[in-house]
Amino acid sequence: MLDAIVIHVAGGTGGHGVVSYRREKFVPEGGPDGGDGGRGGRVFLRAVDDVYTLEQYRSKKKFQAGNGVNGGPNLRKGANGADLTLDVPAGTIIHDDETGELIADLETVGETVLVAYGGRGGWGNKRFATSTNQTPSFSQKGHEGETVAIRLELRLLADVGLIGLPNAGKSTLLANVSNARPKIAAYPFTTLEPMLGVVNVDYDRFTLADLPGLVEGASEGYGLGFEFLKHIRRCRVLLHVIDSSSPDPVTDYELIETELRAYDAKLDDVPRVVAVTKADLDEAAAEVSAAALSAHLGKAVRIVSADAGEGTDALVRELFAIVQSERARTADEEPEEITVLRPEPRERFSVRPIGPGRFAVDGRRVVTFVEMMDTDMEGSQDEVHRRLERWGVIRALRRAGAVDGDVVVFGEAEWRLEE
Ligand SMILES: Nc1nc2c(ncn2[C@@H]2O[C@H](COP(=O)(O)OP(=O)(O)OP(=O)(O)O)[C@@H](O)[C@H]2O)c(=O)[nH]1
Ligand SMILES: [Mg+2]
Repeated sequence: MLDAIVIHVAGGTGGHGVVSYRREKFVPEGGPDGGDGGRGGRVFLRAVDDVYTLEQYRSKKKFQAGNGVNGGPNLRKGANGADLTLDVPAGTIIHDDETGELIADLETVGETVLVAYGGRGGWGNKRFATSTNQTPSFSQKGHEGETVAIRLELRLLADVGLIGLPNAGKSTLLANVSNARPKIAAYPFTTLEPMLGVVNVDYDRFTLADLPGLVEGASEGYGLGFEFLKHIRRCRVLLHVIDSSSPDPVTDYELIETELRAYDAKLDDVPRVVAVTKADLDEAAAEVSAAALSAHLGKAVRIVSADAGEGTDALVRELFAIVQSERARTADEEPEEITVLRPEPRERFSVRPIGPGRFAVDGRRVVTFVEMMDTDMEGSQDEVHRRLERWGVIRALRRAGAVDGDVVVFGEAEWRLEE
């Protein structure tokens, strides 16, 4: 039921820029007209409502967007690579698997997040033309797209979620009203993982999720509950189950509600149904419990016995009525279409010594630029030098102690510092 999967996504590689010269009749030496390569495609994740599990990512785990097309003569720009959009169920949480950083929490259908950038397209030689070098004979290679390992984690989505203290009788209730067969036992913490059941009502149905019991401090990580609190946020309605044989049902109730509020104040807005159960043990005691709670809450509290199947039909009908009105309400809400873009990668760079006569430069823009330069092409070294000078990289290298002849590493590329 709980789902977590790591997949690898990669943006497409950028297309190469090309070297080309204008050919016109009677003009022997035309100017440069090599076009730029197209950008590599990007990878997006989108929340949809017709996929319920991460099953499709169990077999296939690597995804790459389309590559950019190379530029052409006559300043023709290569087409950008095709973007790739992967569908995930609403309720999917996405983390960077390496850093653990939260990338997005796709709660609403339509929400889309960019998870991997495509590589930049290389520049054609036309871009490098200047007054002093009017016919540059070099161009840039396309850059590789970003590769990211992301962890997808799915929150359970249910119409109704069962909440309550351990041993309150939640699983027994689930077993009585749904097709699910949860483990039931006379001790706390029997339920270790959420379990989903389907409840039939006439010709309709709704889902009921059994969740591990909550204890005091659950919102801070005590007991089993914390990991599962996030699932509670995905339920339309909450059924708060209270053991009628408890000496103080009002305190039991408040303990759970306090934890929920501490975890997420928005949970207060989720409709609740309150039921005292195990009424078969002592009917009079159950009446007293329900009356105390009812007075405390200012609303009706149901009395049921999951074991005897008493009061459960009426409870199921009440739940279903609320589920239906919640479904109608959320269907009316405009489907939100939010694109959460990841922050643009850093533009700054830094320089560090990595050994005798060796330095490394970090910083995406600078590193990418140098990596993309095809150093075999005539004049491209000068261009790298010119740009590094302009961006202040050479000054930073010298300040860090680099001297002529030292090797400078830019990602995959090596370059020699020379006057
Ligand atoms: N007599 C009686 N006993 C019940 C009833 N409901 C549950 N119980 C008993 O209460 C104990 C706990 O029931 P569970 O359904 O496992 O409780 P739970 O809330 O799921 O507990 P955790 O999973 O540990 O949080 C078991 O021994 C059940 O048989 C009921 O309606 N009547
Ligand atoms: Mg249980």
